[in-house]
Amino acid sequence: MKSKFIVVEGLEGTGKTCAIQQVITTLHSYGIHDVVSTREPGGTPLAEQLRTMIKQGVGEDLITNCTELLLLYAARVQLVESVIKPALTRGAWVVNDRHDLSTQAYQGGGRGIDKQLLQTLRNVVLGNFYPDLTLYLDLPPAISLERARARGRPLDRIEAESLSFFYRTRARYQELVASDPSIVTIDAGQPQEQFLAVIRDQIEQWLITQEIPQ
Ligand code: T5A
Repeated sequence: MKSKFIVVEGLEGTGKTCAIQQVITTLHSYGIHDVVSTREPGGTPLAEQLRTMIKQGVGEDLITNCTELLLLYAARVQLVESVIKPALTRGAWVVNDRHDLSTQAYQGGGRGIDKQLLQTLRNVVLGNFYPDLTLYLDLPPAISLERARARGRPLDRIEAESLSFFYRTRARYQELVASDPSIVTIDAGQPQEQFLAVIRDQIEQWLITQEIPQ
């Protein structure tokens, strides 16, 4: 059985953590037990340090949009080359919390970095490496941020951005999702039980199209 790379995407507080757990549980129920779960930015010692820099900043040193972009790609390529590709090669499945779509949406939509530049950078760094399936959890920013804030921990550099930043990010997510058949949109505003059932159904339907028997 060919291993697969599945990504869960969406704004903060959309429920990616529970969704990933549900994806893994569903894979297990299909006999797929070798599943590696990781996150971006992060997932290796180097990439976790970059994550801290990206989320917390470094003292008074203002991180420019371009620096942020390059730090994100440095973290991503480190994770892809040292964890994701080796896992897929040995036959494991990989479930990722965020991947390149986050950059296209946050740095492209939110920060306003040129789309063409982002695509070029993506192609140079990742080549023809793409997820097999992406679940995009969609929720209006006002609700997603309210959920994220309800966790009670201090907001990081990106979470502290304006509401309009997150509306631009969501709009870019929606635009990209509409043009890519490998991305499935899930309404993250439904009650949690229903939300998790929809995720399970989507994974099951997709496994059937991949001819993976129950
Ligand atoms: N970033 C990342 C970029 O700008 N560019 C990039 O290329 C990449 C890769 C990463 C940050 O970096 C940015 C984006 C981010 O700002 P992160 O911590 O990995 O940071 O990402 P977050 O999205 O901030 O992670 P969260 O933990 O906030 O989001 P989740 O996992 O989506 O939310 P979760 O599961 O913790 O849920 C939040 C709360 O909502 C509740 C949960 O119980 C929880 O309390 N909830 C629901 N409540 C009601 N109904 C439902 N259906 C619910 N589902 C969950």
